[in-house]
Amino acid sequence: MSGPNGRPSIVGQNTGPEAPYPLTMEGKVISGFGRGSKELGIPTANLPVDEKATPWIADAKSGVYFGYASLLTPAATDFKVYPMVMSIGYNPFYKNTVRSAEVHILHSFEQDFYDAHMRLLITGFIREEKDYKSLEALVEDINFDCTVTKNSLDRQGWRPKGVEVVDGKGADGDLDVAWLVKPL
Ligand code: ADP
Ligand code: RBF
Ligand code: MG
Repeated sequence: MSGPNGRPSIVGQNTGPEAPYPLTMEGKVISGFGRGSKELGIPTANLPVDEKATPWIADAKSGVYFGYASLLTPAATDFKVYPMVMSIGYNPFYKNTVRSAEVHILHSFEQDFYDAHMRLLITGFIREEKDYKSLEALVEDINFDCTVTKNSLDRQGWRPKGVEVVDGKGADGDLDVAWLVKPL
């Protein structure tokens, strides 16, 4: 199975994430560039890129990563865990001059969650960041990134152990995600 430009529809070994993954990152959800990602159907929760709090990010290549996000919202007492796909980079399509980290969570939310504490367990890399001729081509690739994420995480070695994923199929996997739900 493949997608746009023959891209593979699944990434990584069946046995689970390989070094240097999983990588972690956390912070409060901030406002992004306000470019209407939401109108495209791909809202992205932005985190500050802080090289002191997240040393590995200085050397991480720009591109698309996937894994799990957890959120602690004011309405909740515990972190909830969701699958996510994210971009780290300069968004060449928009020619940004500062590096951003933005996370699309694979869940339909009733409300925004600006200011919520978000943790990321990044389990792998999908592709390098690209420039595009059109917004449609960018959106097509992002939608395929979501498909790759779902397929890749839907394996024993990539499903959480003992922690439920929202909209998920159970907590019977092998992946240690304890950090995601550790109280603040
Ligand atoms: P901004 O430019 O401020 O980042 P976006 O259009 O990217 O605006 O929308 C991002 C906001 O939408 C997030 O901060 C979050 O509060 C909300 N949101 C709602 N659903 C999602 C989702 N599935 N994934 C990420 N963010 C979401
Ligand atoms: N922007 C780019 O310029 N090039 C990319 O290859 C790219 N890939 C992305 C992949 C994902 C999964 C996400 C969530 C965003 C990506 N972006 C990319 C950022 C995109 O330009 C940004 O989210 C816009 O706000 C979408 O309108
Ligand atoms: Mg955003």
